[in-house]
Amino acid sequence: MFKKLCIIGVGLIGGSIARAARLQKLAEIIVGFGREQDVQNLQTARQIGVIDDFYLDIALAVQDADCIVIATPVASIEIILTLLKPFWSANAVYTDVGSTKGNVLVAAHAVFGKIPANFIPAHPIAGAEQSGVLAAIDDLFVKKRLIITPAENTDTHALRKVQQFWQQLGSSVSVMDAQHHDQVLAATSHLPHILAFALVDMLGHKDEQSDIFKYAAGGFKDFTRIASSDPAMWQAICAANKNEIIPLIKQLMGELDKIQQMLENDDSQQLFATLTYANHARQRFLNQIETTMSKSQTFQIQPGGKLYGETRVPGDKSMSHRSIMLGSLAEGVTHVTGFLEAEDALATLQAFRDMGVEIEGPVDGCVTIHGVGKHGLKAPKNELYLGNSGTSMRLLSGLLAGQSFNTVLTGDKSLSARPMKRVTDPLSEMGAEIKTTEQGTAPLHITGKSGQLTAIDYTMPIASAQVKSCLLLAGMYAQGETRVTEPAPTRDHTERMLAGFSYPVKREGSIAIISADGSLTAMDIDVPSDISSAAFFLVGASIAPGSDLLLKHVGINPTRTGVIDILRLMGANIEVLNEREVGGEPVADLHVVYSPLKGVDIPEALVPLAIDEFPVLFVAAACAQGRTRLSGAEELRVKESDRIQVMADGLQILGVDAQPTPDGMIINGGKIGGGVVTSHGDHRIAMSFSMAGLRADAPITVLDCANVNTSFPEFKDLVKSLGLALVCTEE
Ligand code: SPQ
Repeated sequence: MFKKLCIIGVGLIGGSIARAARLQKLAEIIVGFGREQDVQNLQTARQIGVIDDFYLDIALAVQDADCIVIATPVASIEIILTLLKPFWSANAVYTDVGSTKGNVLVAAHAVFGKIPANFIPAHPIAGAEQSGVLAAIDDLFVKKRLIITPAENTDTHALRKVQQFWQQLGSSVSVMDAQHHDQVLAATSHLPHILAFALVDMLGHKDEQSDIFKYAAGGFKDFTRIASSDPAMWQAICAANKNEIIPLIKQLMGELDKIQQMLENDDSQQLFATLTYANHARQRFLNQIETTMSKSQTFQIQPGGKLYGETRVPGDKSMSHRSIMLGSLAEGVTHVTGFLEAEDALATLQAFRDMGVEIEGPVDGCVTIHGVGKHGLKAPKNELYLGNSGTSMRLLSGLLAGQSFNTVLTGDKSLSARPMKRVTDPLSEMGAEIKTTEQGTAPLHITGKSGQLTAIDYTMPIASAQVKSCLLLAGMYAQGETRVTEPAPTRDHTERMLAGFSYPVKREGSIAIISADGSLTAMDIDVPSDISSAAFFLVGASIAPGSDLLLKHVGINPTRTGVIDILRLMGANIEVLNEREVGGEPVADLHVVYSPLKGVDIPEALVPLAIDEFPVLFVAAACAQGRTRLSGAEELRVKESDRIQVMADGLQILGVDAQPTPDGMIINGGKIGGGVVTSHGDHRIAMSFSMAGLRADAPITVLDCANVNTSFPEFKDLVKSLGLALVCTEE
């Protein structure tokens, strides 16, 4: 990337930048600059190969350098910029690593009268308690966040270059303005450091008299780890960001006062509520780190094998979402069993906790929801983060449109690219106020219109259970009778579950009808296995000779069984056994035995009934003799990925004749080869290509599979136990 990289300040951070840049071959020469008193550290840096050379003269250090990184303490930024000014080059890019950014911009203004367009302030959120070049490591920035805070006049080319540089060092780069950066960091980094230092300061003085540290254990060590950081550095950070830190200290003192009062008044209920909220908020934060920073997963599948045995796949995702939503709005306590403990359903669960609902579990699929009634939700303190889950976002938008408080719904990269106008347009006809991005995507800013929604009679342009459910939930808060007509039958779990909770929902042919006259009474829900998860095994066993598999307790709601109908049309041998009804939903055991498949024209009427199963049905088609043709399925293009394009690309890599069309695919099946395909972070694509391994004639590698955790965390272990040679690697 660069001819000469100059690091100003070769300590822990500067040294780690140099090491990582060398490892990634980002610069031909790496040099350091420091002051007289840094000579020994610089000599060590050169000796251990962190830098090629060093200079005490800034002119020599930056001569011909095309990337200059300022890695000195925050308080020195103005001095360093002053030193650099006479040698500032328009052909180089400049960046820094300061933990506060407002002061960097002020310093740049003071020195240059403006912020140079090729200076890109940055803050890697990474560090260690030790300092000096000997503490520098190769992977300090790997999978760590880095924030870039450009100014209005920043040169976009320089911005891209610096962004790429940090990405190559392994960071996940975000861009935000300096003030926002300083506010966020004051709360999440500066305040915790001050707290840790303050606690140790207070207890340290006590300890001198009473010997209390002797009995301090792991909790104290964890909490105070950051008080081992460099005091000089933290003194400078606190001074640089005091305007953001002081109000937070005041807020924290208020919180401590509240807790003090709870204790004085023996208010154990309030104390429990405060501790429980904090406990859940921390879990949400950990989940967020895990999903944003999660290691990427690769599935490697050896060709061949068969699926044999008996199993129960995890609970239905659609029903798990709805059990939390309706259980929360019910009067009384709802017990759920078979709940899907996967990221999507857990995102819904967390959202309701954030709105004040007490929810116990999940433990082994059991969840207890202490319903707050139809009007009992409370304003969440923060945005509701819904991860990868389209169902959570679309259903919640309807439910929240009629509340007495405002909300903001956010999601991950994939969810933030999915269309939301399909719900916000009809909701605004009902009087809802919801702002999307210009592209009609999340974040959704919802202004609660309690008592102001009016019913509509809406004919959906697409067959979507999410749109229908969203409008029915909004209809529970609207004046009049909300009527939703579906162009083709879609999953009806919302209607069935509402009826189970004793909430009146009518059906007239293809129209679902609801009004605000009703309340929900708590009930027990047994969530059956998800037919969408069972589908991978139905296809796997159908294509792998010698397979014989029993899938127990699978939901066979007629609005979901398209996959069985399509596979049977193709010649699959699937028996539906032991049919019964559980909590208003039909359930059965599915017995599937290998059978040669043939290509078919898939009837369009079956499309909405098998909408999530097409990725794996494409694999079945690739193994079938002859041509399979799917049409009328354009919806597949706006799921977690463009499931038509991504599957066609992958199948072609595996040597299959798969031609995408605007609304489906034409596949001439027969033979599957090996190769490296990517799931584009879509759980259903990752699991579908894994199943292809059963019939492939060479190994298949599937990249980007971590999102399998959104719907089926047990998948890897389960397929292995049933006979697929799958190995998952993480990096
Ligand atoms: O929740 P999400 O991300 O939209 O999940 C998917 C899936 O593959 O798991 C779709 F990508 O399932 C949807 C499904 O496609 C779940 C759903 C529901 O629970 O109501 C309905 C379907 O979506 P739609 O858009 O057809 O209504």
